[in-house]
Amino acid sequence: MSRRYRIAVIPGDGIGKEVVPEGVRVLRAAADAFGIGLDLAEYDFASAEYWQRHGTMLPDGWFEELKDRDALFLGAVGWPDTVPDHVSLWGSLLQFRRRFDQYANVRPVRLMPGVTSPLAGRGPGDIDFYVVRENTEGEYSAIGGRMFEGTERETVVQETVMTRTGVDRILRYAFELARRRERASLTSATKSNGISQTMPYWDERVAAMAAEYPDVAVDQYHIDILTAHFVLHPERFDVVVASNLFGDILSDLGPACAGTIGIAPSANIDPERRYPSLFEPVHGSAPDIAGKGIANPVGQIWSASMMLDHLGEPEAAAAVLRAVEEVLAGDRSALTPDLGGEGTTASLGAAVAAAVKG
Ligand code: GGG
Repeated sequence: MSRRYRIAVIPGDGIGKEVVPEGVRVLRAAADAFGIGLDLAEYDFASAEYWQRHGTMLPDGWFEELKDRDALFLGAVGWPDTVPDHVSLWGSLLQFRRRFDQYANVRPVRLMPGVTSPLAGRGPGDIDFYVVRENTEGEYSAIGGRMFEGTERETVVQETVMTRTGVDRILRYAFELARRRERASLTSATKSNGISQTMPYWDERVAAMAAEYPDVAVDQYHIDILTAHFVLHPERFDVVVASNLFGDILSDLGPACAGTIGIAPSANIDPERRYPSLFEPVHGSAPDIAGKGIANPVGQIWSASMMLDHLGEPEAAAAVLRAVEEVLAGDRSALTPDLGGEGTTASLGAAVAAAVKG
């Protein structure tokens, strides 16, 4: 077997532990169909259970353990009953993104065949864009602190960080993606009328880079009206580039407009390929439905398709996506309740795996 990939599988918490096995099932089906070798190593860290046993989300030496993997395949992180959300997130997922410099968080938003958008009159093909989220700085700086705690003068400060390197590299990634797409259109999410330092700087860098990409049509919206346009005119968008927090919000809103967050995938990419990139669904651990076997595994499966593409297996990646489309558009009996079906996580995963053709 000439193409062999070493992949770290990290189910995490809640429905992550239910959807990851279905992602792996489809990954194995694609590997069989396309003659790809897989070395999958599963890890129990980056989970609340691990934190309960060890008092930390990640073991000493996690960086060395993972850094030579070809990719990381992650489910969901967070279980607020056990670990405060900011502790679990900063202790695991955000460490991966930062230490492996996965600065481009790429999140496709597409209305798939067989999926109903809550927006009137939209069908497959009408919503098809990418949110490109800056993934290592911005509002997620962790710089700040508290003073006078527990008194009337209690004071809390949190900084937003934008560096020229950080802003320019995510903008360049987004401009390059837009240039490769038919519409070649890029929308920048800003709030430079209210946020007086970082966002005007973001706008300046967008304008400077736009001069290098005369073939890309550029516009920008303040985040408040941009969220309204996502709901009112999602067909306007092609590539939307945003800071860490704005991108996080837009990449939940977009898939909700396209039917369900359950199908939305994401790729946390180190474009320079110094470290493994990480692939995970956009959704979190969903404690409200965890353990019921009804979580939609398509976001995880589509993330597996993005991982195959990143690994240099575009045909296998396309076959997985075709299988997803075929199953979503077919008999509804295998589909999960969020898609209007009566099936389970496992029935939907099995149907997609069976539909993968080499
Ligand atoms: N699979 C994604 C996941 O577990 N997300 C948890 C979460 O809260 N993420 C916030 C973020 O991506 O910034």
